[in-house]
Amino acid sequence: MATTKQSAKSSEYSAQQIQVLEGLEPVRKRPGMYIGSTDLIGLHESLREIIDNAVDEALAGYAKNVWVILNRDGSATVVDDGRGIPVDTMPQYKKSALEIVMTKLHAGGKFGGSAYKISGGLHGVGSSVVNALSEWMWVEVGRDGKIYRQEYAAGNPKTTVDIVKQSKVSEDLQKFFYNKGTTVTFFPDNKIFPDIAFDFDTIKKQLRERAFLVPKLYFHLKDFRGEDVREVNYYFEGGIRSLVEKINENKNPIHKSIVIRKSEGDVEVEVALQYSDSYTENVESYVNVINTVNGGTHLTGFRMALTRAVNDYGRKIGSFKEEGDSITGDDTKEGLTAVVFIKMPQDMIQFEGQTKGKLGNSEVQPIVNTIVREGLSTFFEENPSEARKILEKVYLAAKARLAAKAAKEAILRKGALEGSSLPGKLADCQEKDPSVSELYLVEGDSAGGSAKTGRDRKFQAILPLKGKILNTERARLDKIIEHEEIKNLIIALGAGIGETVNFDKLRYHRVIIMTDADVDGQHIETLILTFFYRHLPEVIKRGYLYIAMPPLFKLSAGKVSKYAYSDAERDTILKEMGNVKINTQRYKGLGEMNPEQLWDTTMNPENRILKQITIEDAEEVDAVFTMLMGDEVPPRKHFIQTNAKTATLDI
Ligand code: 28F
Repeated sequence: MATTKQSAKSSEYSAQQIQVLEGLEPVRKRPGMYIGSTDLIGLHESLREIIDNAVDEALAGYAKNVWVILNRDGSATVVDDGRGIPVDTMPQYKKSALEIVMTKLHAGGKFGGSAYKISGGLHGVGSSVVNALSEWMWVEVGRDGKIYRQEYAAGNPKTTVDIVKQSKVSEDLQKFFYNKGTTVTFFPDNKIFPDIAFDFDTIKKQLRERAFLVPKLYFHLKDFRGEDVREVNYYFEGGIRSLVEKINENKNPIHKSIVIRKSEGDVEVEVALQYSDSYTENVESYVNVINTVNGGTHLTGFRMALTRAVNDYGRKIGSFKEEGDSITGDDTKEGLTAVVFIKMPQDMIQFEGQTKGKLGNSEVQPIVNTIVREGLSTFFEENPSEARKILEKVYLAAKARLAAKAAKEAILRKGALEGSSLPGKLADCQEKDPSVSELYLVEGDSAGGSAKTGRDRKFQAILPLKGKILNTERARLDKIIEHEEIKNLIIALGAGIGETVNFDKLRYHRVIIMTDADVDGQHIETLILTFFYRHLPEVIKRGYLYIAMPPLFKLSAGKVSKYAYSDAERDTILKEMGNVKINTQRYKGLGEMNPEQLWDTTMNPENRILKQITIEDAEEVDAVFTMLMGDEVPPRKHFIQTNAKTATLDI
């Protein structure tokens, strides 16, 4: 079967790389050792391992696309258009390389959080582990215009490596794939994994993360399990520079983005950064393709270098007035967007912390520090006007830090809004027990009016909010409590804010955001979520924050009318109602409903649908990252404005 050319190629990878081989029995005996856990995290780790093999083939320069398909039968298919796993016979094992890759455990080839293999390294290592943990698996390899297939059950071959006429993937998928590359389809073993349902959003997140670390690779995720096919596609042109610029897309960058890239020994350092006029920091760090959510030595090295370089430059151009004047690490954080991305050999990496989200290699810190410090100094020298803008921003932060400290103390003294009387706009409920009291935050005065009429005043309070509330992401506590709408909200909630916050005093254990199902409504919803996430996260953590879901349609036939809360529900109801003439009304806003309707559909606990907000939801809303790849209309795009006051400092 092997051509001469293939054998020559196979000698490159076969001889040293696959050294000690074991069977897969230990994997089924102790799956946790190999994939960390057998819960949903482990389930998705196993899928990710297959995906990463495809990504490796892209990093090696051969694959341009990776498809991930969630099939109707519960299996998952991963496809790449790379070279295909070699199928020729390996003389030392007298078996096809494909079979070896899929059925033998590479000694020490544990995988999990540290699964990444740098381009050119050994890949395919984790496939056998996933195979062992699958009720069944089949792999197809497209090479030299032929399709090879082998099937397995619980990691054991069920067929030889056969040349087949046609791919086994469903016909509507075949048109997407080229006849080269690797296709892996597997059905996780329910005896190993108690829950074998893949989660679209988890996988989506995994792919998004991969997408920008591997520029110019197309990712396609398709989910055929539901009624409608769900689909997202990710593609990222320019590596981490574009990532930083994307994150700042809706902010106001104050200078052109800076990229520093240099290697030192085995460590390749890539850093992109750009300041915007916002106050928040958005710094992400990666090692190979692992997102180090808890940072680590690479991030520390970066921060040290940034603070140092800014201080050095400030001193150099003589902008420090007094001896000992300097900025702190915190001052360099405001408005900073940065990605710190290092690559190093997989077997050198030490992860730390409970979730292994932190890089521990101490040698990395000075490497990153030196490279970034030199890179920044050079950039500042060569771009004095850009450097000046960064200095201004950082000085502004330093000044604000001192001002904020003073303001905070003042708030603390005053006892932040405590004892203020309830806002006039609040229609409070009669109930005094917070655990059964609800506060509706309603968009606009007119819907507010309907809600006040329609509510059950015993336990439901209404607070109408006017138009756009302040975007609290950009604002400091002292500014926030000057803002009328927010102030009303804080007083109505009764728990205070900032250092003096006291959740025992919270007056409602259900806070329900009720806005129109349109763009404006989404803005307001987002702004309110941002406020809670940034300033009263405890309300979310305790499960007190909800979003009301008004119906989208009213379907009436004669005297009977029904409400539908989604397109799908509308279709079901239309079917149920059969042949009678049905009038479909689409609700555009809360204002279209009279008070009774509003009560019936959206406020009556018997009928209403409330979506409880989790901290993850809020994070998602908060993270600019969510709109990075443009699979959804970015909710914040329309309303992020520049409230930031710019100050010119005399430097
Ligand atoms: C859907 C998942 O697993 N893709 C892969 C390749 C390509 C090669 C390879 C993989 C065999 C013995 C190591 C091809 N030609 N997608 C994937 N694509 N593995 S896994 O080789 C693995 C070697 O030792 C490949 C030439 N060299 C490597």
